Amino acid sequence: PETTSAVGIGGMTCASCVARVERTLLRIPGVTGAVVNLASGRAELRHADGTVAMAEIEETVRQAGFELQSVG
Ligand code: 9UX
Repeated sequence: PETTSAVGIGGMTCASCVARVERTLLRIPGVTGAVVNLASGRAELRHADGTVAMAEIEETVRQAGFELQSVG
């Protein structure tokens, strides 16, 4: 089954950042959905249970030029 995880993304300042972060997250193997909100800095990730390591998400977000702020 799939699960949704919420993470905080820091450093987004315009709408194009949102698109960049969404595309970045969707390239992570196992991630099937990504919805990012600019105002809240919140990203909802859809992924198969147990297939996505938060460390990989953090590294990928960082490489794209943003910061992972929290995981919940
Ligand atoms: Mo907007 Mo974001 O001009 O990385 S794309 S600041």
